[in-house]
Amino acid sequence: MFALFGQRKKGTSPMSLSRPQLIATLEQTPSTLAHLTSTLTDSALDFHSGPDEWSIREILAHLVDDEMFVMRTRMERMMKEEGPSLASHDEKKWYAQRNTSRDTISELLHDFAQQRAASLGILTLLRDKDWTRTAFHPEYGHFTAEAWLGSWVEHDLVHIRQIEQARATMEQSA
Ligand code: NI
Repeated sequence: MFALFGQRKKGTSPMSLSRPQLIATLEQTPSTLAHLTSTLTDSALDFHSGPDEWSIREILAHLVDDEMFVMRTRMERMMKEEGPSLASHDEKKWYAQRNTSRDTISELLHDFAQQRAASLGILTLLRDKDWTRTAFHPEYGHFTAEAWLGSWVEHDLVHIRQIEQARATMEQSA
């Protein structure tokens, strides 16, 4: 889910955060997710608040897989290649074919923390000139590594809000 990407001007960051603040936000997400989900029961993790809404377990699995195969992969390609053309990520296809073999809450939170740490290992090494590197995406057009960092943070925040809303819906219907 990249709902906010197209609504922001290219090169601007969400909430006007500085690059170190954006990276610090990414660092906080594993503990935020653990705080929101680690004590939920399996039935709460598998609750769908609407016919087209992902469960909290599925949102966490999406965050793990996106971290490995979308967010960090795109940043790596921007650093390695000159203006790479990035492939679209088909979430319906991902949902239908996703690997469900590590779907317990402890595995999901562990795997996300591991993948996020790997991403931060790269992000914290980048130099100023690296952040101006660009890529092209068929839906988003041309954007810089710095803009991608902003989208990365927005993507975290969208899904954290989605989990908070799912929890609120469950509490209302309980
Ligand atoms: Ni998403």
